[in-house]
Amino acid sequence: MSDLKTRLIERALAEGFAKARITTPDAIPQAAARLDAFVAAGLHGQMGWMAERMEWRGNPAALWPAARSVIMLAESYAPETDPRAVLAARSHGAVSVYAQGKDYHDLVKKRLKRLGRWLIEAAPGTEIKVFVDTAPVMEKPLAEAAGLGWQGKHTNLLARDLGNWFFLGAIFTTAELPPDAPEVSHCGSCTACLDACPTRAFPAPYRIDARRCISYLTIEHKGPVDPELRPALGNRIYGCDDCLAACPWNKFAVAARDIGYAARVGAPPLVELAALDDAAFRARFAGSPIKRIGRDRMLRNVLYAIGNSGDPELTAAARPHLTDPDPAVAEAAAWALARLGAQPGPAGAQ
Ligand code: B12
Ligand code: SF4
Ligand code: SF4
Repeated sequence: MSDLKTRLIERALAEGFAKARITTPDAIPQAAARLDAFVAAGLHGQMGWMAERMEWRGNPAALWPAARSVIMLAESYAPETDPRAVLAARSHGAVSVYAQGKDYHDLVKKRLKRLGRWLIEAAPGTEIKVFVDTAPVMEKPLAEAAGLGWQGKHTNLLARDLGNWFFLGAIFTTAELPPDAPEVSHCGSCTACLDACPTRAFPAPYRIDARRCISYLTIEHKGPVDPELRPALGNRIYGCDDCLAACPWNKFAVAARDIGYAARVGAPPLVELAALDDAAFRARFAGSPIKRIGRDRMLRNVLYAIGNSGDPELTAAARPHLTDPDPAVAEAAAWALARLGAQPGPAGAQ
């Protein structure tokens, strides 16, 4: 291993990353065709940005032709307890583990930038670009090519020494660093993640139909959710962890090192969330990735959860929203009341 690479990996771990591996920008020749097939089949739903800049997304070498190496990094956000426990508390909202603390884009990016600055100092003349989620970069296939882990049947990256609970970050650099060997799948005959999915979002192993995924439906999807899928949302109001949590490799998960990921959102009572106006929503979720979806989409999700709660006391929290200016919110309120067996009478009625 080159001296620079050894020191870089050591530095990455010292910064707080759980694992670091190297690949090259041309290491994922299969990705473009798979991305094309995904988009051509419409599996990305309303995420129109996935169909843009596909020549870069499918081919990291084209994104920045001067790049010679890609440093792939894993950052643990492992929960301390099983996140599925909250699914039984049906009058509370279930928020997925990754959104419990501060926005990971900010935390990972800061660390990537620090590591990048170190690299520039260690190898003067080196240029870098850092990516976490927001750029047209396919982070999972790159991370697999770097040997960080493999894409499981649920399509996320997992590793034998990390389990499933980690984010990915990438540093593209002009520095020539010796690449690591790719990882291979260790899923074997296991199907636990596929069987765990409440909405059957996997048409086949290693393939996801985002349009059915609760993470997509609660975070990315605008407007009303297909009524057939709503009961399966349960009390999930932001993201979903079921396929990750089902994976047996989680016994090797390592603790999150950044206290920014510590659970601070918890499982808020639905009645409380239903009462938030725009300003209160923003104040409550400042610094959290949840803020991104805005009050209206959160309220839509909360109303579906109220409908699924089986708790007639929550009708009073849903009723005022029958006249909400956002049509998806108003319709969600009517759906919730109907599901709870209440009459959709005027606000204030019981
Ligand atoms: C779009 C997106 C979503 C979409 C679509 C999910 C998806 N799987 O594509 C939605 C909104 C549903 C989503 C949900 C989640 N996401 Co997301 N998402 C992304 C994003 C921005 C792009 C992913 C992408 O390119 N998808 C396009 C498809 C075509 O690519 P793919 O999933 O890699 O699909 C591959 C397989 O289909 C494979 N394939 C096809 N056939 C075959 C056959 C075989 C045999 C094999 C081996 C492979 C294979 O080839 C494709 C290309 O490699 C990435 C960030 C990034 N820039 O990469 C984060 C990212 C994937 N998300 C992340 C997270 C944490 C989540 C959630 C866990 C959040 C949550 N708790 O709610 C869920 C998990 C849901 C799931 N099971 O995937 C993390 C995952 C970290 C990790 N360890 O893998 C990422 C990497 C963000 C980050 N920087 O950390 N996400
Ligand atoms: S995140 Fe939830 S809904 Fe999405 S694929 Fe995984 S288990 Fe299914
Ligand atoms: S649950 Fe099983 S099939 Fe799914 S990713 Fe984990 S090992 Fe692979």
